[in-house]
Amino acid sequence: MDTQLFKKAYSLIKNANSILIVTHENPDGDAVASVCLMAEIAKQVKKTYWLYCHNSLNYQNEFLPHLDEFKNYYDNFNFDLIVTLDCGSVERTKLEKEITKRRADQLVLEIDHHPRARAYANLEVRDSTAAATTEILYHFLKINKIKINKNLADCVLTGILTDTDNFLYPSTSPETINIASEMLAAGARLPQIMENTWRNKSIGSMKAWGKALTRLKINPKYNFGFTVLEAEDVPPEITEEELEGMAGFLSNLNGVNAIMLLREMPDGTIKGSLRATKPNINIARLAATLGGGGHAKAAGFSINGKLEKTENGWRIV
Ligand SMILES: [Mn+2]
Repeated sequence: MDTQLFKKAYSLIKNANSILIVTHENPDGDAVASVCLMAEIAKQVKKTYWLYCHNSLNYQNEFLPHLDEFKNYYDNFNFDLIVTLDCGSVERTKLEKEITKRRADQLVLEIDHHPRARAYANLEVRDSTAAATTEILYHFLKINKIKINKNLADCVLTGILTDTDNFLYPSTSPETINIASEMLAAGARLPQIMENTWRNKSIGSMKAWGKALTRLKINPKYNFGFTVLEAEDVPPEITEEELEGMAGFLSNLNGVNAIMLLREMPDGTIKGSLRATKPNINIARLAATLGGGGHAKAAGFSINGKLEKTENGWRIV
């Protein structure tokens, strides 16, 4: 990637007074770790910053730096720099109006590894071949000669592990593994990361996983695996963090082209998670026809509706 772009990005940060650091709604490990990493940089260069995510986080431990600083609101939108991380589209920040209707002196820096939906940033650092946004941020650190301390190493490794499902996805490149190795050598705490991202399941959430597994079916026409979770299958004490990785796990189903998990959310929407398991299948196109997006092998969408059981399956009403 263009080293000038990374240098420009760093000067935007160094020239800012107050920075809003944002990621997407229903954040995954890469989203959260990217924000934590950017907060660490902002702190190092002594900037005022605000960490924003539409949802509140439920991590049990402070296994990444700045996790306790996340807010799901802002006081006033007077930031002179907005950094969006891992968002895919401006809509997924849930600050679409604020960002697209910002004042001319409010700049947006976008760092992302999703294909671009529509341009909205003043400076875009995008690499859709990167396995994780934190993989791009690793290059940001290297090119700008920022020393990778334990905190930064934890962030980079967390994003890589969660977005590749522990190196399961084909987005894992030789470079991805080299970076992960370098992060371990730099002091990243692998056991703590695993305890908090993967081995974080309560018995209640394991049972919710069990419900999705029990209902798994294959559509023979398209050789497509699918399952559903109704709202009542997920008791309120189960956190989103405990359900992360479910679609990835379902994609271990042997022989199908792709899988889909439909989840009825308490807010009256249905969240669809899609995973392609064959090299020639691009699941992002199906997600896009349903108003969503993502990568060729992992994509998602959200629609309004409820799930209703029918004689031979499920339908959305
Ligand atoms: Mn990501």
